[in-house]
Amino acid sequence: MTLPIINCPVSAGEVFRFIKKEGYAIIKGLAPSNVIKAVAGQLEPFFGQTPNCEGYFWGFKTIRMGGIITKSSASHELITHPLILEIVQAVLGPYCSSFQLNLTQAIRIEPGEIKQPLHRDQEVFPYEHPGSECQINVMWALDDFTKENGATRIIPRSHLQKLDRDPPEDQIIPAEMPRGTALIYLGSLTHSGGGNRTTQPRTGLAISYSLGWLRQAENQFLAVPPEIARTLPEKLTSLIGYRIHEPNLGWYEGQDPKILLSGERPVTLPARDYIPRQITEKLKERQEKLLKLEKEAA
Ligand SMILES: O=C(O)CCC(=O)C(=O)O
Ligand SMILES: [Fe+2]
Repeated sequence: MTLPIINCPVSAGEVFRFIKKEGYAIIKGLAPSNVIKAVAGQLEPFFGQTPNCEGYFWGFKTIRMGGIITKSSASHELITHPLILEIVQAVLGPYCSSFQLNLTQAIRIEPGEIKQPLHRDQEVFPYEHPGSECQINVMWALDDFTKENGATRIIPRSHLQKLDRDPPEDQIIPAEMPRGTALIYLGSLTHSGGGNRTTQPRTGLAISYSLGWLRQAENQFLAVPPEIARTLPEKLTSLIGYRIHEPNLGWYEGQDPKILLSGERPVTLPARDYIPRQITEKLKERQEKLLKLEKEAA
């Protein structure tokens, strides 16, 4: 069986409806081929220098590299792709005041690598399943993905089922897709990297997004410290986490951390509330009442 591929143009709403039902969507034609080529070209020298992974989950004949924002300027266009962000907002928006970048990871499955164990990406969070979605991933194919070279294997609709790490083989479908295509899948979808039985590597770029109040898998502030973030557009820096998440999460000295991108590092600042307006109004009313009572009692 092969999975259906959605062609552009397509609306975020259509993709969202498909993802809700199936747990994934494959979209072709989202990124211009020169962008994909530029990303692959910028990452190549790093692949040449990065040793293989060392782990039964991450593999032994696989190379993974993080910090993609600093390694590839061309990747910024993929990370902040408007249609992708609209889809992410539809999935995660109802559960957070803003979503964030969870990780950036280039994954090269080399010849001879075996299938990765089946998993859900959001297993890293001690979360009840089924629960609200907390993560959504995009795998950008930087090579053609085929069954033979290690295309990501997914179990359609498994986001609605109990996790089964040894399901019948016929339930697991390789997401075969041409270079430049994006496989989008929920953090609750059971999947894994495939084995590579060819003589050529399979390279993909995984970009994932999560609820703005969760810990990020890749420590974004170490991957992109303020002195680098300062040079990047706000659309990207707020995804990285240089933004407050209401109410009062992720602050620096009680302020929106984006102040660190101004070039200075102030250390004496007034702490401010970052809470939704309706709550501010309620708190104000309550505190004013209290103040009045205290004055009357004095
Ligand atoms: O490389 C792939 O196709 C998927 C990898 C994956 O699912 C993971 O590392 O979590
Ligand atoms: Fe995964």
